[in-house]
Amino acid sequence: MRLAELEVYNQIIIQCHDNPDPDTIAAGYALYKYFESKGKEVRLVYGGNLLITKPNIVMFIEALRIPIEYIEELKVEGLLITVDCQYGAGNVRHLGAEHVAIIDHHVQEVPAIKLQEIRNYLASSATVVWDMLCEAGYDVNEHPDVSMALYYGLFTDSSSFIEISHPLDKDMRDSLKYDKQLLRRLRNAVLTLRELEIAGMALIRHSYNDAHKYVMVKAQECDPNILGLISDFALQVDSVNVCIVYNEANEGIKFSVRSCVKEVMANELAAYLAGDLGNGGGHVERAAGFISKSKFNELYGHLNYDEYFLRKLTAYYQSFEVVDAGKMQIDLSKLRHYKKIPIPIGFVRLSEVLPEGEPIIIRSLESDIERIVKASDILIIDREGSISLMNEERFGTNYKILEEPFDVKIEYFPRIRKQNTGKVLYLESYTKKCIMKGDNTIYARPLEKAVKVFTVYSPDKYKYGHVGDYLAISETDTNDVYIIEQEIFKKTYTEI
Ligand SMILES: [Mn+2]
Repeated sequence: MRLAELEVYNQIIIQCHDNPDPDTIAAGYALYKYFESKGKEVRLVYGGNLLITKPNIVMFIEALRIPIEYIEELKVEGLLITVDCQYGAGNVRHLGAEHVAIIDHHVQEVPAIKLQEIRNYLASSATVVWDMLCEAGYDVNEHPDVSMALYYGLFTDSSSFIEISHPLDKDMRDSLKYDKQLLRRLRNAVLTLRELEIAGMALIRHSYNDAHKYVMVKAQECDPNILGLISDFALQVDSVNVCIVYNEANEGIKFSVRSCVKEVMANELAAYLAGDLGNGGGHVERAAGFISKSKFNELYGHLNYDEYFLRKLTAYYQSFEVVDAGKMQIDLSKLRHYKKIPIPIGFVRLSEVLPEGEPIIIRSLESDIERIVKASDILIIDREGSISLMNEERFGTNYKILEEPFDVKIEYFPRIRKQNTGKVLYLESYTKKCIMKGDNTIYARPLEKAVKVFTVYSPDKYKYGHVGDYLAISETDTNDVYIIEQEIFKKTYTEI
């Protein structure tokens, strides 16, 4: 959905979820300013049983003079937009409206409607709105209050940026201007004395699993940031390797995950715990997740949340094997022989778009690569948006250039950020096609049990292979063991 589609309405009500947090307010406020600049009659509202009292949120609203109003009833003329929540869901007061739009970053909870932009892979609704504003040509940095609000929305929804993983979230964090003094004041007004007590009580009632060295903590209702605070603290215990802290909020269960061992990546465990009930992600060491209450009740209504987490954790630890490439022998007799079907991928010769010596960050769905541009740098972009660098010589030996543009749709097409100026270079128009030369053969088998593979190139960070994905070994180097996702394998390999 594009913002332009909403501009056909002259009267627009923007509604935050009940018990508004900074993210819903930030996203709503940015939309408010945008539609105001288009000459619309706009209001920013929230309902529910409680007025905003949290000290940081009150400070946030006052400092930026955000015109948010509490409403009990409202007759909507024109368009109603719910932000950071979905019209019809339990966490947003129902207002009768004929025309509705949804802008959100949670899992889809209500039947899809025509006017919706729900991106559950992003860490905040502020990011969804920011991306839509950029697309509409609205320069957020020319409006310092909007820019600060969006920055704070992402900041609070990602435990101070710790739980960010998607490149768009990073792009917004890196490009917005913000008020450092205000952020500092807001950061230090998060806890009430009541919440300090909640954190203390939660820690007293932890449960510990000796076999896997994880600790689970249930907290009373509190700000989600406190979950991160409790888990950071609990992880410091010598016998604790993994920590899960959760609590019940209005619309679902929020949880925080921490890990200090390489066999468990916090972001992957968070996604596993949420399963189809919500979403989870973040970093290797710190992550967070959310489970929708309505989905939970549908599928696990007979369990309480403690039982659910314990069952999931038990299943998780039984679900995988660890493969340490290079340190173990794999029985090749159980594997079959395959050949890669040559499929064009993309490449950019960096020296054609940047001066040599320029410090840059190459950002992709999977990672950020920091680099000083060298004359011989070739950036390879595959069809999923993953990137790798190689030099001209290796590129020439292995790839044939096709003089065609690489026009593949990717969720996030890699971008380059110049470190000195913060300027962003979009690579779509510079990327050309190339294709691998010769035969690339491997041994492979489908996985009957999930594995975590530490490859020789990445001995500290595993790649998770799900049941049905393929365990692959290079024919020329049997230490080169890796995982190929099922879908990709079927598209790109053929048995010999
Ligand atoms: Mn949010």
